[in-house]
Amino acid sequence: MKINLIGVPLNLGADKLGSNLAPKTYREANIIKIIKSIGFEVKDCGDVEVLKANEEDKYKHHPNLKYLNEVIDANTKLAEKIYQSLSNGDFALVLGGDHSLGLGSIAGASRAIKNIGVVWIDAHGDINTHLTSPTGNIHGMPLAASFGVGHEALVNLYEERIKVKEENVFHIAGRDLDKGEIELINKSKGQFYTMDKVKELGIEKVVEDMLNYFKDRVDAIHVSFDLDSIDSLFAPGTGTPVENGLSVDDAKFILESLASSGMMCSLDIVELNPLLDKDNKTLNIAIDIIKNTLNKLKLSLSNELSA
Ligand code: B3U
Ligand code: MN
Ligand code: MN
Repeated sequence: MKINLIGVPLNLGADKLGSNLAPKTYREANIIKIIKSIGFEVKDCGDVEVLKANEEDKYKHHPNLKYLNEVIDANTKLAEKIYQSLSNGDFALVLGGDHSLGLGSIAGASRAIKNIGVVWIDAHGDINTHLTSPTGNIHGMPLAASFGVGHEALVNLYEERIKVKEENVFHIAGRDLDKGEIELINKSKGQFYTMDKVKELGIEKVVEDMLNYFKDRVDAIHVSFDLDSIDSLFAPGTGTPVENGLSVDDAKFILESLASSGMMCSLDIVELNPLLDKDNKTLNIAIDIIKNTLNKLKLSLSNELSA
C-alpha cells in the first residue's frame, strides 16, 4: 500500500487568501521525504488544478454560494483522484486547502467504498447550506452536502447520489456553530461530540465511543481533519481560528487511534493558512500530526501482515 499524496491549493471555498498556498508550503517542508522516512512508498499525485476566479464574479452562479463553479470543478477533479487511489488499494492523504475539499474527498472515497464512515474533526460544524450560511462560503457546507442536505449542485457533485449516510458521520470538537447548524444537529442522526462534550467525557472516552460506534457499521472511514479543531493558542495559522479547542495531544490521539484501528482509508488535513501562521507553529503541528498518524498506520499494517 502506497501513500497517495494529493495537494489541493484551494481558497475559494473560504473566500480568504492563504490556504491556497498550503500544499506548496508542505512540499517545501519536505513532506514527501518525511513520509518516506516512515517506510512508506509515496505516489505524488500532484496538486489539483484550481480554475482562476475573479473577485467580481464570486456570486455569478449563486447569490449565497461563492465561486460555486470553481469549487465544484476542483472538487470533481479531487474526487476522481481519490477514487483512483482507493481503487488501487492505496491510502489517500489530501493536503489542503480550504475545507470545501471535503466534498471531493468524500465523493471519491464513497465511490470506492460502499458503506463509508466519516469522522469530521473541526471547530465548525461545516453543516450549513446556502439557506443557513451567514457567509456564503462553501467551506462551511461540505459535511451537510455529503450526507444529502444542501444545494443540489453540492449534493450531486461527481455523482448523483448521497455520499455518506447521516448516521455514519461522527463530528468532534465543534464549538463555533451557527443557528441553522445547531437546529440541524438537534434533529440529526449523526454523532456530534462538541468541545463541551469532549471536556465533560474526556478524550479517551470520546475515542472509545467513536471506535465502538463504527465497528460493524462501516467498511472504512474517511477522516477530515480541520486544523482549527486545535485551540487557536497552539494553531494560529488557520483561516478562522477558535479558542477552547483540542490540545495537540488530543488531536494526535484521535488520529492515531483511527490509524491503529485499521479502518481509516483516507485523510484530509485542511485549512493551513501560511499567511496567518506564526513562526510555522501550525505547519509544524500539522507535520507532526501527519508523521504520528502515518507511523501508527505503518505499525498496524505490519502487525496485520505478521498476524
Ligand atoms: N460557520 C461559518 C464559519 C466557518 C465555517 N468553517 C469555517 N468557518 N472555517 C460559515 O461560514 O459557515
Ligand atoms: Mn472545516
Ligand atoms: Mn473549521
